[in-house]
Amino acid sequence: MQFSSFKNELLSDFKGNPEHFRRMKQALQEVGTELGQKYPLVIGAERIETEETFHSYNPSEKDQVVGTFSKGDPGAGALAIQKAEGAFESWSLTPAETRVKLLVSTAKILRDRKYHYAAWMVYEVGKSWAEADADVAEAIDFCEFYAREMLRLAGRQPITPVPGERNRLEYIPLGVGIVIPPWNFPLAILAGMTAASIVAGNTVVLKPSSDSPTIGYKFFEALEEAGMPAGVVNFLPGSGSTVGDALVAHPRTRFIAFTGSKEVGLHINEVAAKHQPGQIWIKRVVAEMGGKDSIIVDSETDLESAVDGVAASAFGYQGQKCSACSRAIVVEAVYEPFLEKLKERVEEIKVGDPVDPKTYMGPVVNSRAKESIQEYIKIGKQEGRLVTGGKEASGPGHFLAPTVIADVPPQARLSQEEVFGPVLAVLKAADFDEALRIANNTEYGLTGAVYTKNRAKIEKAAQRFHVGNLYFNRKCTGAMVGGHPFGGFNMSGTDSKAGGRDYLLLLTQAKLISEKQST
Ligand code: TAP
Repeated sequence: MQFSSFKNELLSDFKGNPEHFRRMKQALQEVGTELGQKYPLVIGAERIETEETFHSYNPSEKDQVVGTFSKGDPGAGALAIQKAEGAFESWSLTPAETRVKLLVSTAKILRDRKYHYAAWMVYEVGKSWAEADADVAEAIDFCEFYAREMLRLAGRQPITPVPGERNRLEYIPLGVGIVIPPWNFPLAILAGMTAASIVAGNTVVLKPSSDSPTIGYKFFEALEEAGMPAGVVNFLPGSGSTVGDALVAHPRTRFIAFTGSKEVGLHINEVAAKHQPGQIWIKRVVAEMGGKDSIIVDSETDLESAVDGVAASAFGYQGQKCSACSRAIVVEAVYEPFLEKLKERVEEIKVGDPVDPKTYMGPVVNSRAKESIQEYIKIGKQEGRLVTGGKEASGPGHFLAPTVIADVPPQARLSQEEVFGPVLAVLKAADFDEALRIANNTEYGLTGAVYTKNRAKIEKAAQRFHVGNLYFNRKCTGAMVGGHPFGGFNMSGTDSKAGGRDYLLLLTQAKLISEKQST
């Protein structure tokens, strides 16, 4: 099987290409007529409707139901694991080429209907057109990238020849995995963790986030349409703390691929570590968690581009990215001019319903998130000086104005805790060295960026700024599959670089097969 080398999916150009604009507008209209439908659990070949259901809502129109979902419980979880185990028997022995074809066909389905998937994200999680389009592109990239990676792993592996023996090393799947994604990249991360698991020969139970189950279901349908056998992925929405916990604890669960908050990630790690009666392996946990990401702005830099990079990283998708800049650490010599330009730039941001193509910032995901962010704004106002924002924005959804709080001390709560919303803390550093020390002073280590023209400072930061994804003279969000393998250090997770060449190794185990040659 031969493939062209991997290339990232091109992003749409809604401003410059009228056809892209027209197709997105039409998709929004069409998807708008499909809101409020009912969705079942899918366990093995069966679609199951439960008595108990829950709704997913449009955060821009908080009473509008996007989808009504059957609700998985621990019993359904056990059945899903049993079906996944059944499917593993044949799927694990299916040639890698067949599994690879499934991903490539799924990528084609996503590509052909990219505006529809994007439109679902506008309605279900409040992404702007550009953010939703990028999310679909990343999902396509994950399918295409992991497909090629699996071919590489399925090929001959380099081992040292031993005289008199015929030896080979094979990467075989682990077993049944539990895939637990967040809502903030509801297609890309869900698709990435699922696609990587199954292309490696595993079968999974997919528990989507309760805030974005519709997009999860749409991806599941794409896999089915691409020819996935029943039971390879089992779709099981439900509450994380009940069904999620039961799935993680189950003795037949072999691995967990999780992306979400530090609190839930640590909890999953703990539950997974506990040996259950009948369990014959140590569960593997791949966990990508939160961040408190900083951008350092040095005195020797172009302030305009630093302001643009900080604003885009802090307020793109309402700051609800694990990679979002939540601290700008600015060297004293340029602190005031930076703040002045930043204030001007942030006050130009348009907040509203992202169905409108002019909207840059949509709503935050739900009322709980909004309250928690507002609480942090209150804390921030006590810890620092409000520069702009700090209030709700008008509309029928969970809208907040982009907020900048300056003069925040390095150990303040707003400097240390993940807010996960459109709130940026600005910290003053005496010089570049102090800025670097502050940048490393949290428990996280996900992304970071530095704006400087000084080569020696670039080299110093490259060595000392301890994050999984470090960028110079550009924003700290927007990692590209293949080009920027993504994952963080410390409390940001297990540094399992998604979209990188090591990722499938986390979902496989290596088997050495040695045969003595007859003389
Ligand atoms: P969480 O609240 O942690 O939820 C993530 C997932 O875990 C959801 O599907 C959730 O289900 C499930 N869950 C909750 N409790 C569980 C339990 N006890 N057992 C098993 N599963 C459980 O995070 P979120 O709000 O969706 O996402 C935001 C967080 O994700 C932020 O901290 C962000 O930094 C992080 N994130 C990290 C990355 C990377 S790559 N490091 C990327 C994106 C996001 P329910 O929805 O049903 O509660």
